[in-house]
Amino acid sequence: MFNEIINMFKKKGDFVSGEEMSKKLGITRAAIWKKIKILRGAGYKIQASTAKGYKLIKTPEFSVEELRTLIRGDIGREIIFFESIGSTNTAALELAEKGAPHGTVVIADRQTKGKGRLGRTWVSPPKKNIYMSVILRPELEPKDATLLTIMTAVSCAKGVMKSTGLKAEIKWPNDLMISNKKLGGILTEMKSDPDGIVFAVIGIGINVNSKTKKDFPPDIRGIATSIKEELGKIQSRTFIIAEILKELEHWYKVLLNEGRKPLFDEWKRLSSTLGRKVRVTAGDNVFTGVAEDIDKGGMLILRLPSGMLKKISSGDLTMMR
Ligand code: BT5
Repeated sequence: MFNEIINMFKKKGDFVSGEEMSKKLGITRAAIWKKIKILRGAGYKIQASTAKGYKLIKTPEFSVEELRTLIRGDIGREIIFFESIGSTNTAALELAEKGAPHGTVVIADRQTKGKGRLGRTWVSPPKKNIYMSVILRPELEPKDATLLTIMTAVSCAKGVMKSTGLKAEIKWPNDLMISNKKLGGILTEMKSDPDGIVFAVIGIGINVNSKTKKDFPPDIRGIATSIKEELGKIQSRTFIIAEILKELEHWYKVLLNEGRKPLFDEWKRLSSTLGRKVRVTAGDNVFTGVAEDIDKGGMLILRLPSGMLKKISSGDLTMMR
């Protein structure tokens, strides 16, 4: 609903009358006024005129209060926000250990020790990008944790597309890409016992408003991009996060109720990896071949030059052509 109100303002670029809004949105003028008050509380500057209606003067780029108003499901019902934190994943792991419920989301404006996989660093410039971690308590076996990464990749790609129109692709196993540059990454961590996964934390880093040259060190300037770089305009993290959480809510239910097939089908549609010649570094091994498929556990199936098939559980993948 907030999305629609804001889009209406943006489309018109001028005053929109209360009557027009109430007709389009199917709610009363008093309900519109309530929504305007929430938007103002979240930092939107909105001019009100009894004769002309409402006009949007300025939009905040991110507001956790507004984000809370956009959540409908279990995922994001509890949002914990930090202006600055070492790593949202580490914070979420600690919270989960203390019993934080399924669906708790940790968001930060800044990370001082953002983590990638295998001890790597996730570069996290302040107040620009998305750094968030979601606590899940799925009934899955540890070997199926990859399904959560797959589910998250699909949710992020769809959430980015719905909120910005940009077509982000998924690169196996955990990257979000645009024009072959890294827009975001996913880091899944978990605690398990002999009965299965106790909790999982899925960390999502997405470059939204960072300027690649200014905000990133030289070694990743050439390989990273952001939504702003692609669209040329600052985007609202609030709406992007809201769409991603909505997608996660949906795909989590799909995974539990319908199994992995619909999720895998969607992953394949959004993947930039399948059918391509790739090089995969997995530990000390490097494999080259054609990425044919992913198996039901999310492992990459590579056709080696010898014609043999090789399954790889995780690694770093580079497209060769
Ligand atoms: C990932 O690791 O891509 C997982 C990134 C997960 C980050 C989120 S942020 C919220 C949550 N809390 C955390 O502490 N982490 C998660 P990996 O596939 O290992 O990729 C890491 C590599 O990506 C680095 O070695 C760099 O080469 C590159 N990189 C680092 N920061 C980047 C950025 N902001 N944008 C694009 N590439 C980046």
